[in-house]
Amino acid sequence: MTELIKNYIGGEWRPAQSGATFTTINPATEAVIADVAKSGVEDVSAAIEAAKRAYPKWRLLPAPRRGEILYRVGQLLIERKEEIARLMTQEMGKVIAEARGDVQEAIDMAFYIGGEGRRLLGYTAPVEMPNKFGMALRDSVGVVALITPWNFPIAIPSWKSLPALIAGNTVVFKPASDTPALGAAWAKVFQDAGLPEGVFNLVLGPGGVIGDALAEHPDVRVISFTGSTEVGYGLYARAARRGKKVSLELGGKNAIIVMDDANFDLAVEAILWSAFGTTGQRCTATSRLIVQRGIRAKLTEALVERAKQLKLGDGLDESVQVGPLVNAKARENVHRYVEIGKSEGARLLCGGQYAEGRGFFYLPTIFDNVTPQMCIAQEEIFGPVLSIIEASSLEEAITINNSVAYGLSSSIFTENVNAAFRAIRDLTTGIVYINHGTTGAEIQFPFGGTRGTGNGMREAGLTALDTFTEWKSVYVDYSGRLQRAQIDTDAILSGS
Ligand code: UN1
Repeated sequence: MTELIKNYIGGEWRPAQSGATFTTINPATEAVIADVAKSGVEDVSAAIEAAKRAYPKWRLLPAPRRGEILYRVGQLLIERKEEIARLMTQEMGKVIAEARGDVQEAIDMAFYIGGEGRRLLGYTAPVEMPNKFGMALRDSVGVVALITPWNFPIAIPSWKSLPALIAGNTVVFKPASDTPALGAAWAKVFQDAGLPEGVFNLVLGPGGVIGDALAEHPDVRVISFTGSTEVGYGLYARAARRGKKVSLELGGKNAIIVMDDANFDLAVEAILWSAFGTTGQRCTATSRLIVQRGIRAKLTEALVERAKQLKLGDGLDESVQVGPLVNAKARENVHRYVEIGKSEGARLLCGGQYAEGRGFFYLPTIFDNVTPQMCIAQEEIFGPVLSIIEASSLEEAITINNSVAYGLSSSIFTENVNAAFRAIRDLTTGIVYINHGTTGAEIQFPFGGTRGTGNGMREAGLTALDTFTEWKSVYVDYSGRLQRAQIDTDAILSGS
């Protein structure tokens, strides 16, 4: 019998109340990793109840003390980095070096945001009356719900959980159905770091049922969601009816622009890494290459040659460069887009098919002769498919970059400082890279995008606190008399 991965509610590991289970499998071997609690609405309610009970005490624990627990989380992640990374490669397929990077991102977040325990800065400003003081403070909001994807199964939960906790909130966490074992490993770190019972709760199971229950429940004040646009917008609408704050991180259709004067070898390396790293399954992955006419043929040839040499396989093998797609459905979806690309008249240069053998592998795929309005140049594919689009000028390249429904990440390769600064000014994405691919954001800066990528919120950086706090403005009048703001100002001037 395989192990059962359970929910973590109120400091206890519990099966689903219904007793239902599902399985989590390794996408490289298709072997079952474990059985998992398949939760229902009643489990969600229990988790929210536990979080609600734990909130008053956690909220009043001085933030520097909360920060110390986050530092312990960081320390435990350092100790467990290899173990969690190996589990990650097995549960969702990314190659081991990238899995280590995923855990590292959470370590970085723990130490960065743990430090906020001694800041959480508000501000004071002068007030218009004598003997009166004003200040603005960040306050916690209560119970927050976090719904995360499988592609960064430790890093993204860290972007949400750690800022939520440092600010004094309690958490109900629902990880993706493809990565429940990692969700449990994440909860275990909090347990072992000594986080009080009920402050962090884990509910495993189907996204629709659990997500809807979280959006409907009156005791959940904030929902932070990363995933598909379709699900995100549905959740947003549902939560809006109850007046909840929602932070969304949705799709991307990111591009690298390569100008004729670019450092050629650097551009080749960066494109391969951003397009085919994580098997193209990053929100930040490069799926469009917008290349200036003069360098197009040479760059295309180099990319195709190199893409064909990429080593596919089980990511536990350190020499493997590209792992499988996360599941059978994801691979079917990628192939559907490849068929669409062919029918739209794009020219398939390499890949375009399943790799042989077990596991959900797909060959790194490059299309040429893609025009900006084709479906494969507009929609998020979330797989190892790169579309090459030609542009004649910087202006045209920027226009093509900006004319998609998403706005997460963009990049330009040029040695011309004027072109670089024009691009910084005119690229309308939330993240812009110069002479670097579209992936690899660091946690101390805001992460998120414009247009269909989100709803104006940002994760990471100090902006993460905006999702998980409310502002409280405080006025202290120590004059001992009624001083009417906006009205008694003349009296003050005349000294009466
Ligand atoms: C994602 O793909 O959802 O910037 C997150 C990056 C990583 C995070 C990606 N640090 O590529």
